[in-house]
Amino acid sequence: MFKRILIANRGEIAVRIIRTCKEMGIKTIAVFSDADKDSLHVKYADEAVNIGPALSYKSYLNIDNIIKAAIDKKADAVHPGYGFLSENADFAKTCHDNNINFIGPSAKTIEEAGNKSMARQILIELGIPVIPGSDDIISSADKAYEIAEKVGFPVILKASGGGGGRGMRIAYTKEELIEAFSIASGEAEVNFGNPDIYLEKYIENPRHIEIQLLGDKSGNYIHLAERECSIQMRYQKLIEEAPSSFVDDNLRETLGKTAIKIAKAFEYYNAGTMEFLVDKDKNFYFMEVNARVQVEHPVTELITGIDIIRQQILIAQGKQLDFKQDDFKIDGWSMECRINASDPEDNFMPSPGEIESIIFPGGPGVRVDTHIHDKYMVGPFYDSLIAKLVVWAKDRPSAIKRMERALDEFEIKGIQTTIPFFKKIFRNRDFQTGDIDTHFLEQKNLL
Ligand code: MV4
Repeated sequence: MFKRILIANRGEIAVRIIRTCKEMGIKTIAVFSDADKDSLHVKYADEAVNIGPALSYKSYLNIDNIIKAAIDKKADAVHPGYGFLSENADFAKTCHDNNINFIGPSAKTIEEAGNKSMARQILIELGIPVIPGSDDIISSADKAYEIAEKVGFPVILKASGGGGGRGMRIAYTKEELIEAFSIASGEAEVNFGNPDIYLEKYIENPRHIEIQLLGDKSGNYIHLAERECSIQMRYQKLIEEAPSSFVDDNLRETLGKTAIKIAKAFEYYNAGTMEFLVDKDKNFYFMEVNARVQVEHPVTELITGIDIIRQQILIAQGKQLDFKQDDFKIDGWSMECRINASDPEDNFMPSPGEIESIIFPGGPGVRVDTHIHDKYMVGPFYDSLIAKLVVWAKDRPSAIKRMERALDEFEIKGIQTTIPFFKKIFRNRDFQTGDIDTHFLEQKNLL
């Protein structure tokens, strides 16, 4: 059993991980950059090690410094959280080479699942639905048109070197495609130093729905249903909920079984997420594996009663899952708002500064995962996520009411936050009826 875990992260997720470690009787070692020496994760951990300057690549991305801290402090295991080194196969391997358990999947799984074109090939062979398209990079506009005819318009060109929505172009006709092809390859060369592009059928107004699963090192799997993550801006999720009002029992079972099939293909162990695009007719397509705990994991925790961080730790220790798919039941509804230090009145510009005062929401069914407090300095160095406001209620309408009540109670002075923006979204009729997709905010003029 692990006695000492080093948390290779900062902010709310470091605090979140420490909380579970404490409940499990595991000693915690925080790491921090010069910018975070007064941070809550440092205060809460049993011990803390400075791992370098504020710039991420000199501290939270500095494998050598983190491994050295883990060795010095005799950590049995490292929890990477999300972001930073959480899906870095080199880091996972370096941990193991130093006899430190990496709380995540194997380095081999991280590498294989992270390679999009290889993963696509493996999953096609298994009969997993992926978005129809070119299985390889396309060499000419003629070739692009040939494939577009096969999969049907509209189509989308994506830069191989892109990702996160960068370098994408949509075409509805042959003419648009010919033009888009030359623009896209030129842009890909300039922006990513790699002119390669591939083509997919463009799924119009899809939903982003993902399945949370757990897999142990003995090959047992269970899925914990879906999260609806369609409310996003610039490819960043803003609101997540579980379950999804769009997913019926049938689709849930199909997505769950598909997710487990994908996990098995990569010999995946740890908590993990399989992301899907789902169209209006409920056709679904695999997008990618998230080989880590995710920002939005609390909504699944609240409808299942399962502590996902605890499960990650137990799995890393080699323990088998102690529940079965048949035992699993969804209880109620949960929603999360990712509150950022950015100004919705000024194009969501980052709004660093000192928090003068803060009043947290509370009461029945309200959970706030955060590292901020009064007099906390929100710096310019890291992601602007400052708090996750998560609610649980018996059904979706009650969860919406509860979120609105909690947003009203939440008061942060000294910096601009996205709280007013969330209030606006929650007042929207279509949001309230669950009529949402990945283009919701721009299409409803909420930006
Ligand atoms: C798509 C798509 C529709 N059809 N691919 C955006 C980010 C990148 N990871 C993939 N993205 C998309 N790819 C096809 N063939 C629509 C999106 C998309 C999207 C996907 C997930 C979550 C939010 C999104 C917002 C806009 C577009």
